[in-house]
Amino acid sequence: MICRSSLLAKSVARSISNNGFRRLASTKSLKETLQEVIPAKQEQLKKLKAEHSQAVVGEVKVENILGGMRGLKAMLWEASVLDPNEGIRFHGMTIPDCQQVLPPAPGGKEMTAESMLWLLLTGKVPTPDQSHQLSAELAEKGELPHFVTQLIDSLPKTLHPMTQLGMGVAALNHDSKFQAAYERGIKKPEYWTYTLEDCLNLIAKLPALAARIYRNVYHPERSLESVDKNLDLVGNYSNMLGFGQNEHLTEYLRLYIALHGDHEGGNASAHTAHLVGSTLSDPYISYSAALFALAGPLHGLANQEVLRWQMAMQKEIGDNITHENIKDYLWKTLRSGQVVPGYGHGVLRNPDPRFVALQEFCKTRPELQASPIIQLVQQTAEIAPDVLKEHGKTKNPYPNVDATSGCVLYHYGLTEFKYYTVIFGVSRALGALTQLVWARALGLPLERPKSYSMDALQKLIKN
Ligand code: CMX
Repeated sequence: MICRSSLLAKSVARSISNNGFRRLASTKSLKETLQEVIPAKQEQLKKLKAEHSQAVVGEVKVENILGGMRGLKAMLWEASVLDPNEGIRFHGMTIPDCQQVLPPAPGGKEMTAESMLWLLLTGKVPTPDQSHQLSAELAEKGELPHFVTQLIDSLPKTLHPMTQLGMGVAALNHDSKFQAAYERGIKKPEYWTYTLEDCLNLIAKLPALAARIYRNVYHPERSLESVDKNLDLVGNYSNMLGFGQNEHLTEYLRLYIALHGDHEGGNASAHTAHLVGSTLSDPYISYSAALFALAGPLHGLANQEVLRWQMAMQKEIGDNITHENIKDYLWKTLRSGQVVPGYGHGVLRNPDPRFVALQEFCKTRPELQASPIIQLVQQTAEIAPDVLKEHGKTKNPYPNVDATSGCVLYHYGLTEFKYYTVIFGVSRALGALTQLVWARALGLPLERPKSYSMDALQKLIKN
């Protein structure tokens, strides 16, 4: 990990004008930084292949095959690693580490999406100048092409916001630089630069796309702000959603979008982007596919489900919120055969540090502490683990990030919880698209695992 102050010290000379923002002459751009780190990683991969191709890192059990490949060590993913007990680390850094060293937006405290993206892509902590420079670059590319606004505006309001987001992202591939260059016939070592260009372009346009969907579905009477060249990605997103004046919500969105940006490679959305991208589909259609994986209730849709479920609990219990009442409601949910949304995880076996970080955010604001919905979420998180342990099915009875991600949005007036997964979709682009750049830079192959029928599997076991 690179110390922020030493990076700051390096950036001394002034100044280059680029897209209207000032850049320190010695400050490397994101692409230049990547250009520096890629050769070492390519070398590392070459060595791994040459010296350790036959090394065994685990075994494949029938339970792995029947159990959705849980626990199978079978993917390369550079930006983050998830430890079952400790949770996520981004290039070795925990969430509190990142909160300490990743630059915030001017005037803000929470790390920006840009600084997290920089870390994910390069493994380095950007200077504030680098992070702001990236904000300006993204803001420059942030407006949607006319045909995409027309497409989104033509969709029925009743179409789920995630379906709209996936369609909009796929349509952006009309202008894919990677696809155009591939058709022209470029060499493999050039793939990553066009992929990077597409990825940054897509990340830049997500706020305008996601905010347009929000406006169309929930507030058609409102006009939409255009992209403000002086704001960071999430500042712009909040502004376009109509919450630009609410600095607390904007700060919460910054934290949420940065810490939700990557969760290693095997989760359904990240894995989908990687799988589709491995066919050399461009970043737009690869990430569009990922969004449709994210739209499932066992994955990203859980944050919408949590709010729906907690509101139903609140309605049923009324004002008399007691330990016993919450416990009874949890059992009612489980006895009706439903899962408790926001609890459990495919990998984690402890409370999710993303849940902890978002709860910490709530503790710093008195108005959040006094919020009935946030109090209910907190009380539920104290009671649910014991109920789930007694129920005895889930391997992880603790809250995941989705248990709390929506309640702050709700408190501050972003109450349309069918929209919450779209915010997750804006966030997850940071990690999934980072991996697409690395997949191209490392020349990773088409993904193609072997499958078996049950008969074939039984034959294999017999032999
Ligand atoms: N409530 C009730 N039962 C649960 C449960 C929960 N929160 N979590 C797991 N279980 C059940 C499973 O349904 C499974 O039951 P069956 O044996 O009848 O199929 C059993 O416990 C074992 O499951 P597991 O190995 O602990 O968990 P999985 O890896 O299969 O699934 C997950 C993980 C997240 C899908 C699951 O815990 C779940 O459905 N949670 C609720 C939805 C949710 O919060 N999803 C968000 C996850 C975070 C994200 O991806 O964004």
